[in-house]
Amino acid sequence: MTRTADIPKVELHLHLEGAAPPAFIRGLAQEKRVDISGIFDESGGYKFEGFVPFLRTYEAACTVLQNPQDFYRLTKAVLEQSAAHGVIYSETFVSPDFCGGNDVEAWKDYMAAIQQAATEAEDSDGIILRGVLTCIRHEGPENAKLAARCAQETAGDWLVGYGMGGDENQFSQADFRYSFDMAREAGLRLTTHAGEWCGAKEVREAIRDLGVERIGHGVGAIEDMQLVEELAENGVVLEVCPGSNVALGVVKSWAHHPIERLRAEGVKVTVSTDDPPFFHTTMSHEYEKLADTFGWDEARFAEVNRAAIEAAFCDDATRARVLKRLET
Ligand code: MCF
Ligand code: ZN
Repeated sequence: MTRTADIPKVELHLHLEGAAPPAFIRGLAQEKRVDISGIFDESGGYKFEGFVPFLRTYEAACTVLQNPQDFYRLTKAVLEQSAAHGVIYSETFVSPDFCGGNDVEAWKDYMAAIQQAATEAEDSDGIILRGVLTCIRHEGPENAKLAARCAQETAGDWLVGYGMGGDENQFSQADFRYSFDMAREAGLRLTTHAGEWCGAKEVREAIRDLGVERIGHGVGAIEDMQLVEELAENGVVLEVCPGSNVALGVVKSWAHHPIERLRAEGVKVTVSTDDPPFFHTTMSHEYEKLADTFGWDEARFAEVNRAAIEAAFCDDATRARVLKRLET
């Protein structure tokens, strides 16, 4: 088989700050004289045990990302990594909470800096990046409306989607209906994290209450075979992040991960890293584990990448360009 790093890949679920190499965050902390040494372990990686501590560590790391230039540098560092692992198209979650505190004018400056870095990375490495503006569930529905306002003002060729991440144990999907409606009216495509911690019920609610076409994680659907059948029938796409699920303890091990069972039932599954350095993973590592655990081969990876680009939120001309590169 081709080296996994050389397989051209489409990644739909990548948190921009969550992809920040720890050394990059440490460097910024030193420059800005901020002490966040408590979020790193002895080997220099991010330190946390379990989901809520993960969210806290993530948010502490974000405190050193303080201006558009920091996000320019972050985006360059992240895309260099992604391209090295064969990613040719990536969609990244970006949150105006971390980019100017949900202020529309500030957000525009941050987004311009991220886009500038993306254009340069496309010129040098051929990787294409698009953005999905993301509200944070545990910050609540009012905050999500502010995020959706930022999304409305900047929806376009680059900002192509609206989504939600964060703590699934807080609030319900339905509480965020208003902000998702705002984003839909602005022409944005929709996704939300669901069925990571709270099972099939969350996935049902995400589809019924928010009308999303993709689901972040969605692995909890496996508890309900009726739902699995419906997902397959309706072509709902799952942004599956197996390494993340193993690292956070959503599933016991790679062998227990439901991605292969979902795929075999006809659900459109795609593969992403989520927050790669937090979970000690890369796209190549995900592919290696899928090959070792479930016997996925090049034909299977090609099928999954085609499903991913078909579900990507970019315009059709970009999709056609990426499809062509997947085929060569
Ligand atoms: O997918 C993982 C784990 N499940 C839920 N949320 C997140 C994940 N990685 C980051 N997030 C959240 C987190 O709350 O998304 C936000 C973070 O603050 C950033 S969105 C650019
Ligand atoms: Zn995620």
